[in-house]
Amino acid sequence: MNNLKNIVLVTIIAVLIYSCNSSNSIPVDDFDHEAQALLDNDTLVQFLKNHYYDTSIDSVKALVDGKTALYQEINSMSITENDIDYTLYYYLKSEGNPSTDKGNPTVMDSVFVKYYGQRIVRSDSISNTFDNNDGIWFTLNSVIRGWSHGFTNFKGGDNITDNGPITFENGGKGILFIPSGLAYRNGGSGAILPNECLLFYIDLYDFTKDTDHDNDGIASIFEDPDGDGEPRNDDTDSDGIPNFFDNDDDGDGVLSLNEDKNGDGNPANDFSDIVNNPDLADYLNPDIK
Ligand SMILES: [Ca+2]
Ligand SMILES: [Ca+2]
Ligand SMILES: [Ca+2]
Ligand SMILES: [Ca+2]
Repeated sequence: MNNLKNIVLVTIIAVLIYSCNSSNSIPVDDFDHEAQALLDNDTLVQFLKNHYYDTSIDSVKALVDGKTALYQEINSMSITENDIDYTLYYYLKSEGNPSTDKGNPTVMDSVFVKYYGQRIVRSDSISNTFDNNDGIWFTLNSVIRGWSHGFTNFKGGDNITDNGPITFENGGKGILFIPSGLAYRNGGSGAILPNECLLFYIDLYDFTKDTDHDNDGIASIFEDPDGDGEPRNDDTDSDGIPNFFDNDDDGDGVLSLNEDKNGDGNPANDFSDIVNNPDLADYLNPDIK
């Protein structure tokens, strides 16, 4: 079990480093992402009308008589990224029914998943699997946005591993149908062509509730001082490291976890600047050390 923990830790660190270096920035280009979003939605809707989910073989297949099109059973969520509106579709085999219910992960949480992905080739065919894994940790802030949002609709399961292979039960299971704008956009990646919609069969085995990337006592999802629901764009001390990765958020030389006057482990509820800034927490206030 210790080996497993080490592997998990190394994986998380690797993903964090990747995310830190890429700084979550979106490349600016002349491509018409808004028009592509409309094209992608047409593709996905047509695809969902042309296919059904075959429970006996756990697979999406071309629609035949007597079967119900996926479009009739599909769930969707509206997502706005970079001022463009997208619809992400997902099929719920099971939301997940764990014995200990931690709720659902947020877009900033780390998840332990099994998955395989396929490309949606136009609206009428599916590629072979281009990527798969039987159990790997990701942090949802640093993967394609269709994953970040898609996994929030599922719950983790129960770890029933007993001296054998890692085994989970009662976790969420489903299929994500992702527009290219929430995947690899107009750049593509490896086998994925530019502007290709993707589908992923996913199992959510487990997740770290209130993932705290910088271990400062404040969950990453709450390191969002501008309150727009997007912690990746908050950098109080403008040092290029977003707050959720920055262990000294206000850059005053005192670690955020030490700006915890009342000592309850949460720096977000300490307000000492009564005269000048009574509503600004100390860890975000460079005048309070
Ligand atoms: Ca934190
Ligand atoms: Ca924000
Ligand atoms: Ca500080
Ligand atoms: Ca506190």
